[in-house]
Amino acid sequence: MLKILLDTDLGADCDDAGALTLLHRLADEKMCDIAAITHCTSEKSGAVAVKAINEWYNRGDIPVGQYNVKAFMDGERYRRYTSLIMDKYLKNHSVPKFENAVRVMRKALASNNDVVIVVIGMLNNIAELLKSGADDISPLNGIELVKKSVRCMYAMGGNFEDALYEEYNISQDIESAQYVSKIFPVPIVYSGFELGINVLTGDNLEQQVEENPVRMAYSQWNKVVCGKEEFRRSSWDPITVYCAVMQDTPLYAKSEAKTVTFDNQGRTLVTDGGKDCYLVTQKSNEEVESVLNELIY
Ligand SMILES: [Ca+2]
Repeated sequence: MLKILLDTDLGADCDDAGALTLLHRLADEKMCDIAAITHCTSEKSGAVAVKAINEWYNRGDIPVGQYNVKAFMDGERYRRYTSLIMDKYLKNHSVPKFENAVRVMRKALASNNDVVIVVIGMLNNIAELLKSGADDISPLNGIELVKKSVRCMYAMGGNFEDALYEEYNISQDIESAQYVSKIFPVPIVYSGFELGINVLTGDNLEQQVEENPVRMAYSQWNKVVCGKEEFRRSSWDPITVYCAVMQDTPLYAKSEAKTVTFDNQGRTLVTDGGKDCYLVTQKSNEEVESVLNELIY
């Protein structure tokens, strides 16, 4: 079965929580196994919230990794709902200890083949993975390990309709995005900003019990950011996870072969030919919403 290694910046926006739910639901349907989940900011509530969500969906044994470099995107705006989920979780659990994200990724790759990596945050963890050397986990360095074990990577990042747009996941860490886009040794499928902005999902969470951490994520995010009692949000990350697990879906097509990188402002640069591609919408927003909403609960 397809093995998914997911890397997320859960905390700033709630669609990461929707993407996690969707991944668990697809795993329930035996569409994939979840090899590991890593968190990519210095905000410590992030990995705890990932663990809480995994336990909620009965997969508390999934290895979870934490970014262990300080002061990379931490603070209030990177824990808009994860601190709430963490506080609730710690009422019944001791404080979990997490291994460094790169170690968790290396272990997942050393012990699995044909892995699909899915990145729904910045590319800092993937850059660190590629720079990693041989260690007690594997005699292979990061690039060799990716070549051995990874089929492809799906990355939410960039904009393939507006060449002037500085997309968030890229512009928060341009150096890592440039490095990964140039060095990553297997194909990257990009899921651009334009795909998710007008696809609004999460409505079915409203009917879930209030303790559901993903319901908490959508409710709290909308309260804090929009001042609204609502469970709806753009779907950049759920779309990316959905396409990565399905590989081929009538909802999205893959572009011709491209080479993708980013300029020093974080704008997307695309040229013809190469090992990468980007996703192109094939259906209406409403059709995509109904497919995704069935998996976000
Ligand atoms: Ca994200």
